Amino acid sequence: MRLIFFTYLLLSSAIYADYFNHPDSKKIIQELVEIHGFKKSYVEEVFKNATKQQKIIDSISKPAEFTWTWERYKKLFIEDKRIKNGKKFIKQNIDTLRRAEKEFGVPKEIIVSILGVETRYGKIMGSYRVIDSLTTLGLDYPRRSAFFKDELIKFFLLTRENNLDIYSIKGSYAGAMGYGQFISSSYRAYAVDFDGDDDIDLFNSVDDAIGSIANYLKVHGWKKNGKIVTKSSPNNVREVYKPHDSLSKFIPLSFNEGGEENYFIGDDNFVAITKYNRSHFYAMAIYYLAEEFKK
Ligand SMILES: [Ca+2]
Repeated sequence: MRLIFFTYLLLSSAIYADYFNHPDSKKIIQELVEIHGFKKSYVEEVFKNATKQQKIIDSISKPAEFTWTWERYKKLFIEDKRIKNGKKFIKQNIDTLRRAEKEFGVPKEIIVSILGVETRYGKIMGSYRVIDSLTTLGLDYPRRSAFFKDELIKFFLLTRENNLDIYSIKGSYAGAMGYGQFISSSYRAYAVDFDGDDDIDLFNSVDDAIGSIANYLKVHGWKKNGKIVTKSSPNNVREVYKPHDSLSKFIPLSFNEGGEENYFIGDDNFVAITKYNRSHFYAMAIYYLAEEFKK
């Protein structure tokens, strides 16, 4: 009796040590093999190697954008070191940034602000293996499993297309990669080669990262010389707020600072930034940091 129980424990831990034997894996493996033409032995090997990480589930369950106050969030991103390093980054990459401004219509300060908020200009690109993130969230995070299963498939495609080693690519807990933290579907759809070496490399090429962020914003509605936010008042903000008017492009915003509500109206380019990260805090932080670079 004791022996049987012990054996059972050993077996069950062996079963869930990797993603090959997860009940939902079979269908994804089948799709990768039959629809996308991957070798079965390769895909199975990758799933055997993929590891569930509870920390990933914990992190996605409480993102800073939705649990922090605006003041705490702002303080994290609008600070001296990030401002100083951003100004330095602009100087070092001025030619590429000017080229991106010209081609995509996105100001250099906005591109660099996104790089600063996402990865401190490429310094922190994430420490989770993307294969672990996407299997963990695709197979063990039911609330968003459809989304992450799709990203997992796109990650396989991305690594094949760009000749990347699927085991060694690292990123955020949500599988965002490189300088600008692109998820697999965005990498495949919006990343561009901007240094002309015929390779789209968001891990090592600063130029590709700059061009890709600018292209992403342009595709998602960035208007050259358009507005991001305008200062407003409580009455104006209420007027703009028409919950049933889906055609209204303006977003009413209020941010509490020092116990005081500050009102803004988000314009086209605010909306474009929220396509990068849907949080209003995020888009506002990008705007503020970009303004700091101009000082
Ligand atoms: Ca390139």
